[in-house]
Amino acid sequence: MAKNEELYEAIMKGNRNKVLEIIKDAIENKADMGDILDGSMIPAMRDMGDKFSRNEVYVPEMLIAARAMQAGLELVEPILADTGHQPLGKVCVGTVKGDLHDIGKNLVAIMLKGAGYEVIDCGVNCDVSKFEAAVKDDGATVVLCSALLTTTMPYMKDVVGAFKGNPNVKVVVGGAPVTNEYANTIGADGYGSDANEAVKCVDALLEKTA
Ligand code: B1M
Repeated sequence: MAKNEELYEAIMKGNRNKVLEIIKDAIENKADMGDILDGSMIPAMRDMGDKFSRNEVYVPEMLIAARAMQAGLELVEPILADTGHQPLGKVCVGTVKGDLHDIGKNLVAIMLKGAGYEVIDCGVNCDVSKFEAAVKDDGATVVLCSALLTTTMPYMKDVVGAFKGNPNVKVVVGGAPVTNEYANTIGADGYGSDANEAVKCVDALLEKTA
């Protein structure tokens, strides 16, 4: 798969206008949009995620890169939809009941989208029924729960419990007060210490269930 270095760099640097210019040009020249997405755009967001995990870039740089990625996706996605390009999988993301913090949750959603997943954003203050609807109605196979408060974190156990009997659905938890140990205690299928780790966790879970 060909890598367009200019596009890759433009996403890494968060240069939205450059991204749009390169993609518009590629569309005019009838370039393969699957190649553009899988060969340049997704690798750029995944590499940004790894830099973020290594503390080489921080939230603002991630958000700027994500904004450039999002702008590019808006041009690429309709073309891909017409050609039947498949996402890596369908997942849903939400902040749990009682909790209104959404910056980390949005970052997780952006990173997953950038990594090639279709993401259903359940929003904030999500009770079990919102996650269940994303699974039943939209076909999500991984439920990602974010919590920022020690008082809302225990609700993740209810979400895990709701899907325990369904072997086709995995639950991943994360957020500032959540630890790997806590994730194990409540029986979650996975834990992400940051948005990039959440993507890695989903990658591993879907490979296992594929
Ligand atoms: Co709130 N707040 N807040 N707050 N707030 C915290 C979380 C707090 C630590 C501040 C403090 O006291 N030092 C504290 C929690 C204390 C505790 O429970 N131990 C707190 C409190 C108490 C409250 C209120 C109760 C305050 C009040 O009203 N008395 C209230 C609660 C409202 C509610 O939710 N019901 C409240 C309200 C708010 C605002 C609305 C003002 C605002 C939220 C705005 C918004 O989200 N749209 C807010 C903010 C901004 C914060 C702080 C300052 C920043 C949170 C943030 O966005 N960080 C926060 C203090 C702090 O963290 N320094 C604080 C940036 C974000 C990128 O990080 O969300 O941690 P984070 O996400 C990380 C990782 O955690 C991880 O990935 C991200 C990085 O890659 N991650 C996941 C997150 N979800 C994940 C899911 C995964 C995997 C990884 O897989 C599923």
